[in-house]
Amino acid sequence: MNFETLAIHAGQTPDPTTGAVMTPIYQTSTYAQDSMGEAVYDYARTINPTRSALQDCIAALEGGAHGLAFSSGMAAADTVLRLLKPGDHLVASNDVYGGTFRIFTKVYADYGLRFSFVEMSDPDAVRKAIQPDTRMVWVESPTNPLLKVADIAAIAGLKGAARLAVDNTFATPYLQQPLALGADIVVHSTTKYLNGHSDVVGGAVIVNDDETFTRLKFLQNAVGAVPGPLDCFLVLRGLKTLPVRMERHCANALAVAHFLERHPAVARVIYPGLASHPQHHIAARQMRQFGGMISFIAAGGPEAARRIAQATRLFALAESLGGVESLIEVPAAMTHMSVADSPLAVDPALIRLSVGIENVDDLIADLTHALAQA
Ligand code: P1T
Repeated sequence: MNFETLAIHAGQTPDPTTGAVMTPIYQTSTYAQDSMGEAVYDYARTINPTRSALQDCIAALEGGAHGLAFSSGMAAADTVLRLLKPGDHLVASNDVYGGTFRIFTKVYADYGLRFSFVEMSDPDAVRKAIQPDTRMVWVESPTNPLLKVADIAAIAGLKGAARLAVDNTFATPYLQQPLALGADIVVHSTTKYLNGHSDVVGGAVIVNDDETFTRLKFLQNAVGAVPGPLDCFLVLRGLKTLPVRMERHCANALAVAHFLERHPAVARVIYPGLASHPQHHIAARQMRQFGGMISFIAAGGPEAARRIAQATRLFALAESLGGVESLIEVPAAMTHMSVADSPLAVDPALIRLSVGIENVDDLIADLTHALAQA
């Protein structure tokens, strides 16, 4: 079945009791059992039908055998990191979401994991960073917030015995399917495009390997960072329109990127769909389109960036991304505060846009007004 059809139907059949077309919100913590120890449904941290439908749908969209849903993207990342043991080494992109850098360096470093941050768009740098104890390579592509693109298949080819985990939050499975490119694990913040309506915090992990799945499912239950059934329902509903939303996000972002490229208040535009992007050729090969995220440097420096970000009327000044509405932020002061004073620190003149699915002329008019304040 094609992606658009899977987005609407995968993991979902009419409710066996009533025929309800939409998967019910099974808002229960426990289930009455006919006899002891035989029930499929025993306790809702372990299993919930609304969550199962979501997990199966996300797995189908990523082309994976197994999906697991979590209460946030960070909870999903946390559970994947628990596959590692003290002393293990992880190679990660030198540009990642600030919270991901924080859990690596401020949580798991204390439990004996070791981290190297490398230029993931350079396969030679990745090869050099891999050590005998490297058990995981962690890729964001495109990265947050610099939108660097890694050649996932090339990294899969040189990672050796390490597992390749790809945070596919920015691309979504509509634009790129890391498992088909050789990744072992796909991680999502479903808070973003997968839900798409800025009304849920959630996460997901998708794998093909049965053994890895069994361990992750054990951890999902043992650690317990599961999403509630209402949140699962909302993400499941959001997924139905993922393909049409992504088409509009990508078209709008490309138009906004071209507009910014010509604007004198903008020093540099970073968008994988522009020929000027250093990994444009990889993105063109690896991704269906180029996504809804744009970063740019304000020509007037950090103060100008602050003025621009606070002058938009339609783009809300807010963290997060991937919703139908457009957002603007300054990563150094907002989403990436946790990398300040680290080698991953972000230029304070950098502005990040999450381009929504509004009419693109209205978005460009809003940015025209804001950039005039620079
Ligand atoms: O916020 P949460 O659902 O826990 O997801 C964390 C996360 C993981 N991976 C990527 C690539 C992300 O961008 C995020 C969250 N990012 C933001 C909140 C942000 O504004 O960048």
